Amino acid sequence: MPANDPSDAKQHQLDDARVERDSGFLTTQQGVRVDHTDNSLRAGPRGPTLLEDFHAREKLTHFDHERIPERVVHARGAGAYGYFEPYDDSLAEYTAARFLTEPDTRTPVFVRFSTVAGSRGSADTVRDVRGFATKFYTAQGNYDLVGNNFPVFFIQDGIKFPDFVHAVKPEPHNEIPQAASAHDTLWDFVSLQPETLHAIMWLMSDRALPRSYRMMQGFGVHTFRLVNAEGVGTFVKFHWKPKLGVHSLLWEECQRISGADPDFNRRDLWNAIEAGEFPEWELGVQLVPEDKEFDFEFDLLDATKLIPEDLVPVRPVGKMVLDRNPDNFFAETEQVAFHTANVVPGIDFTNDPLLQARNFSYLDTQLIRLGGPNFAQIPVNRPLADVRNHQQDGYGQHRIPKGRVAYRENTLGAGCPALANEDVFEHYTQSVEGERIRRRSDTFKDHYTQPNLFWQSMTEVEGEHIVDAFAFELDKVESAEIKEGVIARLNMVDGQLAIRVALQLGMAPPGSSAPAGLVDPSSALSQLESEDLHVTDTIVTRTIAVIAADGVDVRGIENLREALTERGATVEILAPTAGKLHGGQGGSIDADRRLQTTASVLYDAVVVPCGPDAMEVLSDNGFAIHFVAEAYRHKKPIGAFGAGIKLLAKAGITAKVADDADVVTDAGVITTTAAEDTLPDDFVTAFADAVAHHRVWDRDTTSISA
Ligand code: HDE
Repeated sequence: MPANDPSDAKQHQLDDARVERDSGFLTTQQGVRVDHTDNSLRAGPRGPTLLEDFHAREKLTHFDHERIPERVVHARGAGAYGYFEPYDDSLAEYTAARFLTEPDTRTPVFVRFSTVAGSRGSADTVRDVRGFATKFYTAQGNYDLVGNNFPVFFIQDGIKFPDFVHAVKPEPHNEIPQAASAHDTLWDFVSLQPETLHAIMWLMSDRALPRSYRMMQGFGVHTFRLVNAEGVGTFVKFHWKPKLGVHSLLWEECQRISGADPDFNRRDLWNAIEAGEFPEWELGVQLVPEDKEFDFEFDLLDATKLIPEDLVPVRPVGKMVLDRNPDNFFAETEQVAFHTANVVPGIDFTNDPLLQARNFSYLDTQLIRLGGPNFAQIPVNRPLADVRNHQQDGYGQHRIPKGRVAYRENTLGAGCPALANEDVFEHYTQSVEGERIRRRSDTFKDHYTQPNLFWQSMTEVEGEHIVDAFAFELDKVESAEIKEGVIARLNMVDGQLAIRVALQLGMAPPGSSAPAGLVDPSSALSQLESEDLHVTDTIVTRTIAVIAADGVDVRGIENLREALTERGATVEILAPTAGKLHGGQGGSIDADRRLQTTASVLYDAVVVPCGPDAMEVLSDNGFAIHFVAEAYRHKKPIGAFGAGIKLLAKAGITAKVADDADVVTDAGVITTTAAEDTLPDDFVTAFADAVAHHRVWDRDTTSISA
């Protein structure tokens, strides 16, 4: 750890606010100890409750006021603390922001990931954009990078945000559907607003179904500006790349997980951090010199456009690690208040009309959500940098400003606090001129080229998923006119895309279509093609289910578990009953969970171990058969050894399997007849390799119903 570690300082701030609830005595809010909190004070055991029971009244009153308004968007989220460290000082040429340029400084961070449309209690695995908001507690003040896991947004001008959000949120007359874009109002909006199309392509893609928050890219979306010590500006786009790569769930899995574990992504983040497997991202920047502003075929100020990495490569800047879960969800994750206008010297805005609106909206929303102007004093929001000014009073003032002077200029306070003359935030100097008009720039008008770029850049599998997603969503739309409108828009993006979606919906394919291949594809956009994103050399934190029953091969499971956990995976033994399982050849092993309590969709891969007696039980167990069939259908790696191979046929798996101790791999099914201590290393290696690749995309599963 570097000598200069502000993480400790942030930790002290948070410690000061902590209350230990697992020691000490129960008291009222006034610190008066109480010896009972289960019976209210009453006139006789069957009489009325007395008003003078201040403890009961206080307890109920506080309870009645527990709720604050949830965020109007991004209501559901999960957060964690960590730190950011730049790799070197090479950005000093471009920015005066020291947290980006001083390699020996660890800047503490708090990150909140979120879905957008759903309420606070909605499921994690919905089709949605994910928020990726980072608060850097820098020595120069708080900097918030309030981004998403898509690089583009649905609209170009912030004045349209309420319209867009009203369209995607549950419909106002019956508040249906929760956290889902598959309904008429959203698609009505999309069919009429082609500026949405690029972000809609991302929304229909696998990016909207992250396997884990730890496996998502993050983007600042807007073009921001870096400003160096001389006041020279450079346009910048921010990128977060996850060390574990970008990986997604299947849509069918998402729907099932919403029931089996609505907290899937939240739990995954929490568990990984508790297990010491700290998620890590690389911060990268795309830099564009000011004099190159107009060198692109799109406008840098248009948030529905990305800068293709083939035009401007992403330059790595530093890394962020999340290494601590919050102590209290409400106090920290719920009360954290991000704001795009929280900038520090060296980072500034551009005239992106979406960003300009955000700079108004975030402060405004915190005032209602957190009940007044002092929310920056809440521990999770407090800067590490000194805060000293003449602002005063308001709800929730927790500080005690001293002295009689709360204004400038003053002599009574010796003119203090003094105006700073170094390390100050100076707004970037830009000449601005123009007529007062309500009009969007003509340079914002092309709504089709970049959706086409995205579509062209997908692999076949990714493209199929996009077509299926459009078909799913539009199938839920009741109005034929809206569906036709969307197909007509898709036709402007790519003719084949429109035809494929229309055919699935039984609609007439559109006639003449947009020319295919408007632009060259960009492999950086495909999570299966980009080398940076398609990380396939690790199984760290993957969850692997082992299906067992009494009579199972205990030694075989132990050997396998040891080998897989050594590689960083989590192995769980599932059985028809909880508790101890007796081995067929002696020994015993504990089942972690009942098969009935969990579901195949919650795991990345499955192994069926040897044990003839166990197989007798499992072959008649619908949960076990369904579990394996579903994993197969979802293209997950499946391993089976010894008698365990028998269960595969029961599950309808037609892959070639081993008939001797040699390891056979077919369509991601890895088998060997060996067991116990003879389980070959090759089996574990082949299985781990398949898990590292996540899915077996070329496996044909059309006939498997699970
Ligand atoms: Fe937000 N957005 N937003 N947004 N946004 C909010 O702020 C808003 C936009 C984003 O974990 C709200 O504190 C407007 C783009 C994230 O707490 C609100 C516009 C991007 C989060 C708000 C946008 C985002 C928010 C709701 C269009 C990606 C969650 C509660 C001009 C770059 C932060 C709150 C967290 C939250 C307004 C567009 C990301 C209402 C007006 C583009 C990650 O202020």
